[in-house]
Order: sequence, then C-alpha cells, then structure tokens
Amino acid sequence: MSLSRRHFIQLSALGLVAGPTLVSASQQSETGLKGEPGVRRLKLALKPEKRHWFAPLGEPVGLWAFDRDQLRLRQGEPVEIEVENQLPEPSSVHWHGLRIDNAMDGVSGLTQAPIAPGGRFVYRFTPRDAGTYWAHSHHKTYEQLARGLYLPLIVEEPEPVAVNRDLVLTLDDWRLNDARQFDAASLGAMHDWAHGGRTGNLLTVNRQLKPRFNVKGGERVRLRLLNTANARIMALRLPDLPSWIWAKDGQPLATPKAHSGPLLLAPAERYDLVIDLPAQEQGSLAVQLETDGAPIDLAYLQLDGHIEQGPRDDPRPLPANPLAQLGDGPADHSVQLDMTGGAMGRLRQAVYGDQTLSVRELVQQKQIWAFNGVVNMPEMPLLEVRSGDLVEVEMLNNTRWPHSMHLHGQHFQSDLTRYHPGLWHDTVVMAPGEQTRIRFRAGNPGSWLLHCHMIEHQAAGMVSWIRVLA
Ligand SMILES: [Cu+2]
Repeated sequence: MSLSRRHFIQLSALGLVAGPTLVSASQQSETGLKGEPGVRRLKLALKPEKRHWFAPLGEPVGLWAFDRDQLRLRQGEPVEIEVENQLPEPSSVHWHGLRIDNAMDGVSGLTQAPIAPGGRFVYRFTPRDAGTYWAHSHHKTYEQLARGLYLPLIVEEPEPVAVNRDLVLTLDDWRLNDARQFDAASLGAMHDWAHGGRTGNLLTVNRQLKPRFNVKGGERVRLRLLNTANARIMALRLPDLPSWIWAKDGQPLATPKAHSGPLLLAPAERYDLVIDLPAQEQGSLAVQLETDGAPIDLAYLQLDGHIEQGPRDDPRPLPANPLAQLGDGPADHSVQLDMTGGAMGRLRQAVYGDQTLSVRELVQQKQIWAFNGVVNMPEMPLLEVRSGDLVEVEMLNNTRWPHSMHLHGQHFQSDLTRYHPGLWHDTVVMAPGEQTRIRFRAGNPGSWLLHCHMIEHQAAGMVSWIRVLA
C-alpha cells in the first residue's frame, strides 16, 4: 500500500463539522405496514441527495444515500424493513454480515430481482447476532457503493453493555473531480478494475471531514470501526491508550485482546474496540491513517470535562452470539479457490459464461480476474453442502494484489496470522501470494456469494457462490 498526503484533497481549511446524528431503533417511526405483533416496522429510502456532506462550506456534493445516518436493530427482534428506491436506477440492499434467510440477502440477480426505480421491497428478518454490521447496495455495487449507498447497521445486545459511550466511525474514501463533485466520469475505469480498485482522494468519517466526537476524560468507549470504501485498505493509528479488540465483523472475541499499534481495516471489515480514555479534562485524540509519509488525521476524540472513575478492570467479553462451533473433526467438504488475474498477473485465458476467452477478449468484456479459471458468476456453485456441514475453503491469492474476501450468510475462521487465532470473520484481507484455509459451519439454505469486496474486483470477475441445502 503506497499513498501519501498529497494524494488527498485537503479541505480542512473549510472547518469542522458537527458530530453524527444517531438514530436508535426506538426513535424510528412506525410505518403502518401490516405485520405480526412484535415485529418492528421501518421504512428506508434510497435516494440521491445533494448537500454539504463533507464540510459545511463550499459547493454541496451530490451523493446517493439511505435516508438516515445509522440503523439500530435489536438482537432477536423481528423487523420488516420497507425499502423504497428513489434512485434513477435499480438497486437492492444487502445486510452485510447478518445470518438471515437467503431470500432476504439482497443480492440482485441471485436472491431477488432488483428494486426498480420508484419500486419497493420489504425485507423481513430477525437479527440472530448482536454487533456491528452494515447495509449496502448489492446491485451494480461498484457504482452504487462509490456513490455512497450504504448504512452502518448496529444490532444491539438485549442488555446494555458496560461502556460510557458508543461511537460508530464509518471510514470512506471518495473520488472527487476538479469541481469537487463526485467523479462519475471515472466509474468503471478498466485501469481501476485491473489494479487495486477505485481509490479516492478524500477520506471521511461518517461522511464528514475530520469530525470531532465529544467525549469525557475517564470514559470507557466502545469504538465501532467500519471500512465502507470500494477498495482502499486502511491502516489506522489509534490514540495510544489502553485498548482491546472486543469483536471482529460483529462477532465477539471469547476473551478481549489487548491491542496496540496499527489496525488494518480492509474494505467491509469491522472492529469493535474498547478504549479507556485518560482522566484529563481537555484534549484532542486523533484517529489517523498511516501513509508512507506523515499520518493523516481522520477524526478526533475531543475531551471536554471528565467523569469520576477509579481504576478499571480489563473489559469482560461481550455476550457470545449463537454461532455453531467448528469442532476438531475433519471437514465434510474441502475445496480450493485459486485466485488469478489482474494487472501483472499470469492469466492467459478463462471461462466466461459458456466460452473460453483469451485475456484480450476478457478485457473487452471488462473482465480480468478468475476464481478456479472462471471469470464472474459460474453457473455451478463452488460447493454444494448441507446446512450444518463443516466446510473448508483453501483460498490461494495467486495475484499481485491484495483482496478482501467476503462470504455471505455465515461467519468463518481463518488461519491468517495477521488475525488473532479464533476470530470469526465475514471478510478477511489476503496479501499477494498469501493463502488461507477458512472453515465454517454451513448456515441457512440458499445461494451465498463468496467474492472480493474490493468491489471493482468483484465486478471484473472475482465472485463465486456456494449452495447450502436444507
Ligand atoms: Cu480483490
């Protein structure tokens, strides 16, 4: 990863913007939809919106967005979410990391037809797991995600967790043009698709440039970090304070792990951290992005006053989610996923649809990456398994690029040494040449994608799927 400060538009002279608006599920209005008693009914709209997203001054910027900043649901509480598409093109909503019915997974063309402009779709599910997730478009994702069509999704534990403050930091990377508007002209650029994906020139937290989050000295803070960028892998430098990793991709660690040093956050990955703030009245603690030069400030924890707080014990683990254990036995299914292609790769030809095409022909179709020699969605799944089976996928990154590999609908464990052993993931980042064996218990029946979440790579071929039978 190579980047420097000069690649980023510096808008800091424009001043700082206020903290995020938090909307909890209990504050969201009922919609009058018919449904079961005890079912929380919500409406979400997908819409274009031009406003001062990044900073309060300058020209407003046109992005696409959900009509709220954050969605908070409760573990075990059924919801009906009516999504209205107010965009000029079709869309769909994927609930990233939630283990729900396959028909609700929101993958247009696989689990549902896209929601037409002006159309609606009602998503019905019950979040089984508490934690930090997100919702995002899964239709023409390389464009819709870049335009901002995503929403942090918090599933609250049934009982409040012992922290003084709960902060969500959604990190994104936007490409603006010379007029400081969203750069639509470069959407779909083949150079991005064949290299490291679409990276931007403006980094934001909660769509704001260098926001300040008000905190008090002595507080214990739950910091939820989420990377929604299309393709930028971020190495974060956090304030040098007592910190623990509490959860990864929504799933709590059995024992919180003390953390220091940079935290790598690839596209779609999430971490929940616990941070104990110093007992001081005033001060500003920066969350920074590591670069090959000086780090870049992304956001600040702004100390204003303090709470009386004696010495604290290390944090206790979050309540476990109801994940099936993997056990020590042999896998019921084992398969390799050979990842090839991209710039400087050795891909010569690959199967696309029902044809074998040369790399030149593939590029004409905007395809350049392959899984097991097949470009884009294969007709047959990578694996067909039964719900409850223990499944092993050995993923081999035989490319010159990192990849952020995401499995829909189930969490897995990985033997990659950059992660603490025993972490659960729905997304892991693999360096060039790296390999990993992931293991999971097959979850709900249906068709579940396995794809690169550096989303131009998915668009250009890095996507397969598994079929889970009842
Ligand atoms: Cu990739």
